[in-house]
Amino acid sequence: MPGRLNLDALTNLPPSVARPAYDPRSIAVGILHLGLGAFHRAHQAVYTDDVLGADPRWGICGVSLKTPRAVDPLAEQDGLYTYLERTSDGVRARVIGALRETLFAGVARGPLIARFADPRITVVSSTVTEKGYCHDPATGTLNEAHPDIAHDLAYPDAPESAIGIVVAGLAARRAAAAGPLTFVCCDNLPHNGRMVERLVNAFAQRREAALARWIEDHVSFPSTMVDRIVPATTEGDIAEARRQLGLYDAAPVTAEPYAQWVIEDRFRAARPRWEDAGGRIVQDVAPFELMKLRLLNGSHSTLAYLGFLLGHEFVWQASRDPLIATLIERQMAEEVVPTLQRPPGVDLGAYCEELLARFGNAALPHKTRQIAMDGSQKLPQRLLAPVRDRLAAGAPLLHLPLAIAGWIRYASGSDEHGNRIDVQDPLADTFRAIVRDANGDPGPVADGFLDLSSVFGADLVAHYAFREAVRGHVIRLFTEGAQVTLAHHLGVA
Ligand code: CS2
Repeated sequence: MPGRLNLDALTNLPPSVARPAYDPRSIAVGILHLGLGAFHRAHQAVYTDDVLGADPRWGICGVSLKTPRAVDPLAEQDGLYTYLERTSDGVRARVIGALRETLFAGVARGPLIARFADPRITVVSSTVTEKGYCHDPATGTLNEAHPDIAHDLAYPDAPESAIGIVVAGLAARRAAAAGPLTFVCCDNLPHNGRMVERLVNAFAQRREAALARWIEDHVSFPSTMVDRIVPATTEGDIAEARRQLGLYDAAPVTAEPYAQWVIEDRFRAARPRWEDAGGRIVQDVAPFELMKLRLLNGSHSTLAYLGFLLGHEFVWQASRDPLIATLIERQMAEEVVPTLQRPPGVDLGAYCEELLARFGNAALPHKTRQIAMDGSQKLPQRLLAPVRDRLAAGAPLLHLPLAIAGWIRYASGSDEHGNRIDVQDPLADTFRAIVRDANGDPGPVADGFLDLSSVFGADLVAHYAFREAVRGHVIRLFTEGAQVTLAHHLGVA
């Protein structure tokens, strides 16, 4: 049995394994991060790790909101974990030391709220996934009917939702006169900073107008674009870390080498110089966000739903299927790029080409099912926003209706062989009810989904031509299957 990765083991790592350029014991905590998933640990924590050698103020206190699962193994490893970068040339291992403290909100609410009131913490960041903000996906406003929000509004001092926790924490910071801070949302949502600002404000208003005002005066919410493909950790990653380190690490993360982090220059207080690690601090992040959400994430979702239906378990397999490759290439070039404003310094054609290469990285075991989850929360910014822009410009819809139909076909809960799909989505019960009421008839299934205004918004629910386009594809997907539908659509039948 090999030893466990921890601070004492750091000095004995093999020379091939990169390690912190600083002594993790001498690092202060300056960042509070909500959502201790693999994405944070392979993205923001790596950028932060890169700058800690020059500035020891920015250790991270990482908080898991829903489960102790992410926290327990990391606590046993003094917050250390292996970051495995995978390409077809091999795997590079690096031990990350930025995570200096871990908390599970379920048992450590007091210490968590106290962290918000610590004046040395001037950055709070979040990766709680799209659904973690408890907003209405179509409008981006606080969903007060959400059980977690309803709970937190009733018991503001015992919050469970991310927004409830942030508002309780900021109330404690105000009471402690601990000064201003910056909240950096790192989830794949459009204008994510503005959105969280609105949600926090709406919740705080319900508590106390003076608190909402204090937050307005002391907290800024820059928008960000975050990018790195990070599949869920597997047993294979744990074995790889053990092979490379000669130690047991129960919580490695695995990712592609590519990363981007573009942050709006809107800080209220001290911050790490993430730009020294390749981050970009810009005046206007919107063109970057829209490019990434619509080209990367929009193609990802298209590929995940239709690829899954075609029988592909992994993204790299789906992306090498000629039908899928052609579809996403054309969707990007013909339909989505024309809705974008080119971000400064970016060649959109080259960006699309690079995406196809990134999706094709066979060293990353990224499951189509992982991307397929929570479609109701993802579709609006990924596929419906470009639909809206095209309709507003009087431009025709080309491929996006097929991608959206792919989601409906997937979310209907059974694959092309009649096997059950484990559809993970906050609206999964609603989907099941739609399918039950449709009684095996694809038209009513399509209609039931297209009536969901929390996904499609009142405008698209009422848009006849849009509905008809999606409905036609849904019926074909059910009756003829994904292979025939795609071939027919692309004119290669
Ligand atoms: C993916 C994203 O799971 C998903 O929905 O589209 O997690 C994607 O891998 C990242 O946004 C890449 O930056």
